[in-house]
Amino acid sequence: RHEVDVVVVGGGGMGSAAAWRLAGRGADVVLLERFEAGHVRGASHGASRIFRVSYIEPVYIRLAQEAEGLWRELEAASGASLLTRTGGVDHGRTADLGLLAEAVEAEGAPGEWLAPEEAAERWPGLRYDGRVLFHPASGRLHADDALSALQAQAVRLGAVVRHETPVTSIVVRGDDAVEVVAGEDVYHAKRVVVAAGAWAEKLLGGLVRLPPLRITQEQPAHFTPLRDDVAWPSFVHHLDDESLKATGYLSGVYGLWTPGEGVKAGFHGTGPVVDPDDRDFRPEPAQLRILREYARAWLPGVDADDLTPISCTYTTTPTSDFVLDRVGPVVVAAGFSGHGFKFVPAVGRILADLALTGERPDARFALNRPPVVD
Ligand code: PYC
Repeated sequence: RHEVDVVVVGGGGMGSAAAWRLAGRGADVVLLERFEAGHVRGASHGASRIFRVSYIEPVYIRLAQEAEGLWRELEAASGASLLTRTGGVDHGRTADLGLLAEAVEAEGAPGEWLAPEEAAERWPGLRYDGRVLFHPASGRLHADDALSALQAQAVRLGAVVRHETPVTSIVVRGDDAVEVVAGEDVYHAKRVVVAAGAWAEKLLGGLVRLPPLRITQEQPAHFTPLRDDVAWPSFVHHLDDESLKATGYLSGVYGLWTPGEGVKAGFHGTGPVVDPDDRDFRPEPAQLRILREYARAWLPGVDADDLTPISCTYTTTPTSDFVLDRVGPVVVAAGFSGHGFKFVPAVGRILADLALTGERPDARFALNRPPVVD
């Protein structure tokens, strides 16, 4: 029998950030992760994620701005370099670009319009067929190192982190009482924060009413760059092809260069639906062929035939909005819809608020989400 203030279930980015913020606020925290440290079965592994504030919805722009400050705080505390500014571009023939430019400007993070020739001169690895919106604050996050830093800092502040500890059940005993069962161990806590990624429905299904969560196996790839002396921005290519528009937030292709790994590029949220406990981790040949064709057409700076596939999961809500809410002692973090990692430390702050004070974030993240008007 263990008595703690908060049990966090899930040691990916969101759960680890929650443990960090909770421990920093004096809570007695245990983080339980079902797999080993450094595993690749979820959505927080690998060396690279895009950091960007380029969103149309103000709530996400503000969350990214908060996250940037918290990433720097984590870097200062841990000594690790986690967020590298590379600059980022949004390009493509779509009305979204104008909306993006207006939205980021309104939030005090204006982008800069570049002509396609100017962009090609700065970043010759990409091809552009229209004007380009450049954001200097965008960059690359090191996901693996971020996870290590979050967990190490949580431990430094008093949290206990246990890997290879699958949670088998969560039993609500009252508004301030919950039992979390992990094998022989039963944790008695005031709150449980469940940040279980693709396993959210399996763990929370009987406790809260989640929106439908679509779990897909995504398959970006690392392409070998042709030259190692050119700059690469992180990029989002908004494709006008309706069939490629998976969600409203990021439709098309994204990518970034990671030293030592290559140029990552992938379609957003187009992979096959999978059971996270029964995945083959193998890319679908048809999708891989389309990605190679994309690289041949739009990434002149890579060898389109020299690629290493990557496998990860998305857990996507019908609107691509996150679920960040609390029901009794159960704090829910779910449905990051393939665009969550940049926000990790800010989500950790929201989860700590929900657990410790009950303060709710924007209504957009509510379990029973009211209609949202932007
Ligand atoms: O949100 O920038 C993003 C992103 C890139 C790949 C998947 N999501």
